[in-house]
Amino acid sequence: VWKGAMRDVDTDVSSITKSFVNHVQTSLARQPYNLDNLGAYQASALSVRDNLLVNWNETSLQYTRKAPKRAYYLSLEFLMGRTLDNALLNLGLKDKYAEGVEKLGFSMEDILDQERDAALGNGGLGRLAACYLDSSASAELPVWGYGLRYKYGIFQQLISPEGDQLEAPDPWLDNQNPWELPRLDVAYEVRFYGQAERLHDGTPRAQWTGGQEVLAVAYDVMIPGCYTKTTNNLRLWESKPKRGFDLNSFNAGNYEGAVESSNSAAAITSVLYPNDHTTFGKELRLKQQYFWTAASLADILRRFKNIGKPITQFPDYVAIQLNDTHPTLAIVELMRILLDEEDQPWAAAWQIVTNTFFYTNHTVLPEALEKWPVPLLEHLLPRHMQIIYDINMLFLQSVEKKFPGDRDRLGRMSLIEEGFPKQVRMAFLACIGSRKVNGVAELHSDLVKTTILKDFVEFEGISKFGNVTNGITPRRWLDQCNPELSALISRTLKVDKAVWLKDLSMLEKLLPRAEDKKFRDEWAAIKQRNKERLAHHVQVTLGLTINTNAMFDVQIKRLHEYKRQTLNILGVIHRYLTLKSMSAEEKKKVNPRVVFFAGKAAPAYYIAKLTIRLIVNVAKVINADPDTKDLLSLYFLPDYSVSLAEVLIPASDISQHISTAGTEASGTSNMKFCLNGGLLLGTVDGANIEIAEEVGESNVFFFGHLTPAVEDLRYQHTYHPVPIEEKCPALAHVLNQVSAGLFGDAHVYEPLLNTIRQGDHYLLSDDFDSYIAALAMVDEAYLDRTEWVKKSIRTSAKMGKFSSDRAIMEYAESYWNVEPQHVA
Ligand code: 26R
Repeated sequence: VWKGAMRDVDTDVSSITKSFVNHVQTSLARQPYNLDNLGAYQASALSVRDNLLVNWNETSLQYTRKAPKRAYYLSLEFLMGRTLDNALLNLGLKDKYAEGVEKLGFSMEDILDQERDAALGNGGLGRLAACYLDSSASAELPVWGYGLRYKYGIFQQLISPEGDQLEAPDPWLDNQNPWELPRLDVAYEVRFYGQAERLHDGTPRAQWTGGQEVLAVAYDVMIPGCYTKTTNNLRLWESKPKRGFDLNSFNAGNYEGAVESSNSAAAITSVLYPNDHTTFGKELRLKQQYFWTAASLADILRRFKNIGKPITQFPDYVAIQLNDTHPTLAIVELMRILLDEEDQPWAAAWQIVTNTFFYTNHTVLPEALEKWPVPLLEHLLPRHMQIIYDINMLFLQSVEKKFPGDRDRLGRMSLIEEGFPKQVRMAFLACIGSRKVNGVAELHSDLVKTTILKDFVEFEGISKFGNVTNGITPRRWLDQCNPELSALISRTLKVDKAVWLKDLSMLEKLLPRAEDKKFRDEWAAIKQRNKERLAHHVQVTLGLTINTNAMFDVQIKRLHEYKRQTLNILGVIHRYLTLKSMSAEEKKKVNPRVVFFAGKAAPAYYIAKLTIRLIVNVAKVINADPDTKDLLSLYFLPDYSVSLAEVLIPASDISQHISTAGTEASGTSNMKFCLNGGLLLGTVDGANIEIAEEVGESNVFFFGHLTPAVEDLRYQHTYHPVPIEEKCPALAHVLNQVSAGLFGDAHVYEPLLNTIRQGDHYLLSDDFDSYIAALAMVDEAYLDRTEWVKKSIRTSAKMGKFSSDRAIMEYAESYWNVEPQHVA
């Protein structure tokens, strides 16, 4: 058990207040009296940072001395959220700091609330990366993250009075970021454009010269493990011009031209791309990808060289995990370095590369599979395009050897897709350049093997392809966001949370307590207080009053047609119309329900934005209707974020994960809700399936068609369409009410409604009836509150598998061959 393994740091209340006051005076140059909450947050953060730094330095030193094999997690997104609370909890110092700041006249809660989210990610993929960093450090694994230090994170979402999503920039660094350490001494030059000339000297070497050179500067973020000294590093790159400005242009009187190149260098890391699941092929995005992979590889290589081993041993010391295809250029960049700078023969270089990289796929949706136009690559990265052609030629030769004369197969498997323009298929490149390929839940990994990478399984053998089901960190997603439930669990298990938070399967010991009335009452009371906490938050931030006696029904995630928020809102309308047709007597039997939505739409995703607009306008009508307002209300909470999720998730009775079967690779918020005792309403998709396997089908509400049916259903929609009135009258009625203007804007929603009336790619008309039936089963189950609370306890108790500690150990043991390094 953790006893506070730090030396020389503030672990007693009086040294905490001393360090706080010291930072106020020296770091912030302010006076401790008259300090506002923001100042108090900054002083607390700086004081906590001092503690982290000691551990972080010792961890680095240990890794350098022992030189174990290390793993690097390359992710274009790290959706970290807030840091202070998490750091205090992982250090085991929260209570003492709370006492300290209270002595100085502050409230810990108010201080924590000052912090801005670090929102350097879109959704699931970015938050997964953040959970994996927490678990790596907690498991004492030598794992570093590499990403970009965007000046602007995911946009802030505003909702106009009409219900339109508006985007505002997220200047998250404006108040200084106490959690990063600028390493101006750690910098690399990265080249773009220019010319690549093959040497034709009997080696595969080439020379790449000219073009634009920019500087990558490191910013380090400390990643504390839970109850361990291990404090890992997340290294984020910022782009800078190599020289401040071009002196020649300046002297020639061309002042604008003089700063132009410096502006274009700084632009590289200015903003996170807000697309999720749709590629755009923008040059700046490709520049980001290369800038980041080149800087990260240079840094990794320099660290490896310090060990003094021959380059052929690189894979014995380095494993690199590619978070989706975004860092795939790292494969080509390492080839370039090995060939052109290390003078390795082709085969030796390819051997090193294919033993170093591991590729995780996060989606099988065709529109999300990255492809880059050949002309763009040729222009921006001429040497890399040569290498890609060479890789492809040798690869196709080996395919031809195994499947002689199979022209179709060669066309299907080529790294280059024919067309105008030709495009490089990044998933194929990531696959052949990696040692292992994995999906993120059982069903998804099967789909990867049988659909997008089927030919590659046939060619390379099945053993290269695996599954690592996603996980979530129970530190943030239980202990931090639901402190009362965490305390109840510790009391009940009679162990320090230090123990069960790092061995989440211990929750199973709660199972028998489902039969214990006193425990159930405590469990239910905590859920109730979490609902009141959410209601309070909404009251304070939006001025809305929420009925906390109702069932809380939550769907929070990126807006996307495949996630089917539209199915949910149409279900809400169906409920509303049903309520309107009920007698007063009938209404008495109805469960009050509050439906929450939150989530951002990609700025150019018209249909997703229309869905938001529909939700907001349905809410206006429903919430103002005296006939129904005690029984049904609806809220779209703007600007969804990690910190909003931390308030919403513990308050949910039921949450919705209702993607068309086969489309949601895993989902991770489903795990968060269930861990916090919320029940799951969902389709047989992604990790929902494995959650049901763990908690038992009787504790989840499943509906809808299964994955194998989807293809046929889509075929029917295309070639034998049946009018929706015939196929699903209930849905047709709802659509017609929207069309008729029941929620205003009669014409505005037609493009959205037409996606269902025609084509219905996401099968809303096929699943609507069973969705409504499932919602009714939820109502039915909620009437028996005792049984409901039992389900809630049983669900939470069986969530051990979904700790990201389990997931990260699978990567470490089965893929990376990386071992824990205890820092004494
Ligand atoms: C624009 C483009 C290249 C792009 C495509 C897709 C950019 C970002 C994405 C995000 C995808 C890869 C993503 O977030 N996928 C989600 O990953 C989660 C973590 O594995 C899964 O839980 C979730 O099901 C999946 O959608």
